[in-house]
Amino acid sequence: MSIKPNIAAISVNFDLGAGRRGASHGPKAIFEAGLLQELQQLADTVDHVADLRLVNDTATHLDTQVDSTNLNYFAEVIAINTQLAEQVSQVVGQGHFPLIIGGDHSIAIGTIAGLSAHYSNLGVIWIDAHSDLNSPDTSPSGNIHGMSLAVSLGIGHPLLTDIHGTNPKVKPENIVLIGARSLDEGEKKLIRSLGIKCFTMYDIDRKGMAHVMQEAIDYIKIKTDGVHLSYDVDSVDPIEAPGTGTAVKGGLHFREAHLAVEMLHEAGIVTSAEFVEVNPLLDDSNKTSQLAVSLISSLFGEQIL
Ligand code: Z70
Ligand code: MN
Ligand code: MN
Ligand code: MN
Repeated sequence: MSIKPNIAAISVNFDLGAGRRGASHGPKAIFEAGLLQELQQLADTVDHVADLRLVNDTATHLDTQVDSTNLNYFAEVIAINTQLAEQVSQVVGQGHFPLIIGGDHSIAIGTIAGLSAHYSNLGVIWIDAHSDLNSPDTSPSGNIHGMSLAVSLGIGHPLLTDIHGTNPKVKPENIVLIGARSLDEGEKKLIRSLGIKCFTMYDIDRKGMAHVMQEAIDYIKIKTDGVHLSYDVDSVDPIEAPGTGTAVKGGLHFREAHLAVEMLHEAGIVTSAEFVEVNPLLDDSNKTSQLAVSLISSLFGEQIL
């Protein structure tokens, strides 16, 4: 991002991939916290190109095709992600920088699907307290936001992995996880067996965030032709990001959270981004949506001095 991007913002008002409702109101809160005004100062152009939500009959229609699984709101997740993948792909084709505002993290399925056709080696930097690497077999909850990265790897129900073309959408060696501190047993096994690069909170404490981010950047930039940043705000400590569905203590500090995106801006490697899991219903102060605007601004080059 050494030249200023043409940002195409896509909001996704969807929360049925999560265990509790409210992340569907994330986009409205983040836009009301001044997202576009901030971006206008940082980008060449910024357009809010789509405001996606589930259309009632789409999911009902799909319901007849999906078998009974432990996948909560399966048809709805398929429907929204099919729409999103199409929109993301279109925007990339126009040469714009896709900025996706969620929504729960199940929307990464559609984002990454839409990106994947445009890259032969898409990198994914996944900043999250979780790894979202469950399959229907390992998921403790059935919530698809805990499975989205697995789906992008081609692991999961075919109706999810096949959204917007063939799978896998991303290779395990092109993924970096940052901020992990709540992993299910099946996820730990998968990370180890696939050799996925994972910087846990332990690594961040031990090495420092600057060191971890530099390692992550060096690791991913040599082998990828594009890098997607998938930023789940629950990576940030609940003190700074209380408005999220599954807050996990011991998270990134305000400064670490910002340093990550500041260093990504400096590195100039990020070609698309999404910010997810802001739930304004759990945050009367709007602290979390303000944090999201601040993180996004830093990603696009907002500096202190
Ligand atoms: C748990 C599950 C999850 C986000 C929670 C939680 C997954 N591993 N992901 N919040 N963003 O249910 O699979
Ligand atoms: Mn500003
Ligand atoms: Mn997540
Ligand atoms: Mn998470």
